[in-house]
Amino acid sequence: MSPDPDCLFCKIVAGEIPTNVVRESERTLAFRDVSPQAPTHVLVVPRDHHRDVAELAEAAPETLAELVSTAKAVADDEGIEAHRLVFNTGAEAGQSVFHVHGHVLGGRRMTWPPG
Ligand code: IU
Repeated sequence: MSPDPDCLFCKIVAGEIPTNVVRESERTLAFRDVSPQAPTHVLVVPRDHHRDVAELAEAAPETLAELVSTAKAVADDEGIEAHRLVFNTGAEAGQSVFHVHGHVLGGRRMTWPPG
């Protein structure tokens, strides 16, 4: 899918906005969240633009699999065996950037249920 000129994460993937990249794979990019909610808070995104995880699963399941593998690799790099991988889907669920991203959160005890 071609980049969306109005999408922040497409601009990050294109290198147009500087960011703190921690890992890259053929189809994904992982970078630190600007507003970390845990000692480790990394976002993992596909290079291609997809609105949310459901759309990605439908359009490119192999990229979703690579996204999950990259998230695991980030957790390993950070030394956090226990971590949370979150895909907010839809504004009501807290999604504010409509280019699918997995939040890799860890380094502190997580609570349940989430807010
Ligand atoms: P959300 O699930 O769509 O709400 O997550 C978007 C995340 O993108 C959120 O945690 C922001 O802090 C983060 N973010 C960022 O890392 N860099 C930015 O320039 C902007 C948002 I805007």
